[in-house]
Amino acid sequence: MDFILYEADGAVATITINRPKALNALNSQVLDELDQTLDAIDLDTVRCVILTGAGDKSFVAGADIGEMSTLTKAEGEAFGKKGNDVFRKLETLPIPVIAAVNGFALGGGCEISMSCDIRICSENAMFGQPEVGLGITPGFGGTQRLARTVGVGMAKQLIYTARNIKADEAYRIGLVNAVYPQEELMEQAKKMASTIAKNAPIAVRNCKKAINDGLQVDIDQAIVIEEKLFGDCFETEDQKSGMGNFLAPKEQKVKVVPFKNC
Ligand code: DAK
Repeated sequence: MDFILYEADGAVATITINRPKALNALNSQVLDELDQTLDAIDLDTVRCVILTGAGDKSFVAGADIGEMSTLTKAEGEAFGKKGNDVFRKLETLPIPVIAAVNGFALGGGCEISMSCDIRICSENAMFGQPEVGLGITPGFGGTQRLARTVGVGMAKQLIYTARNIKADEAYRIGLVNAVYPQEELMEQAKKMASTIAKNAPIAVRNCKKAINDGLQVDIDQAIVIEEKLFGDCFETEDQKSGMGNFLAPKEQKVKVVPFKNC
């Protein structure tokens, strides 16, 4: 692959969008390679993914403006669909994805970070949806996911004004969960990913599905989704070893339960 680096270290995998000369902007090839990378993740061993950008300046500076500038209406729609399909694949990946935002996250960059479960960023990170200044609307889910993440009023303000915000403001409005010095970002992302990966994998997957699916329906249906996914955890080895360890005599308890799945 030319533009995606993939590294699996035990249960934690890191995907790096690697097109630093264009500040990791998303062209069709990057989107295709990302799509293939997501398909190839070994979900039997990997329990958490980190998504980041190459270099120390940019996470993703948006969709590739050069490529988009000459698109016809039909091609623009096809490009939007390609991006949306990949972003949705990321969002619905059965395991959690942490966006480690290491610089610019503009347009499609902000949008791809919002397709991840959790966002943390470096102090030099900058977020924004500058599309209306380019004569387009956010096209990779920005109008939908930003409103769901930071609330309707703040999302409308950011999208209508096309104003970029720095890391501290992104933290204040709840767009990111934490801000770290650049040199600590990946270490902190890996620490969080390892903590997630140590927990019961079926339960973690079911939590992701319950939260994501539950947010799309009314509360009565959402509770039913939760009940089903809660029930699914029973009779699994994870549930037996997790509860077994809690109930075991003190001298037999282990600090970290070696969860195995199934
Ligand atoms: N696309 C292509 N190239 C980009 C790029 C981008 N988004 N962002 C940066 N680059 C390239 C620059 O052209 C430059 O290339 P060379 O000239 O060196 O060849 C190189 O990266 C370094 O950039 P700068 O020289 O500009 O670096 P600076 O530090 O001066 O400025 C910047 C950094 C991030 C502030 C600036 O590059 C910038 O404003 N970039 C554009 C940011 C932006 O507006 N992003 C949003 C793009 S719109 C849709 C689906 C999706 C979308 C829309 C529709 N449909 C449904 C069809 C998504 C839209 C977007 O994401």
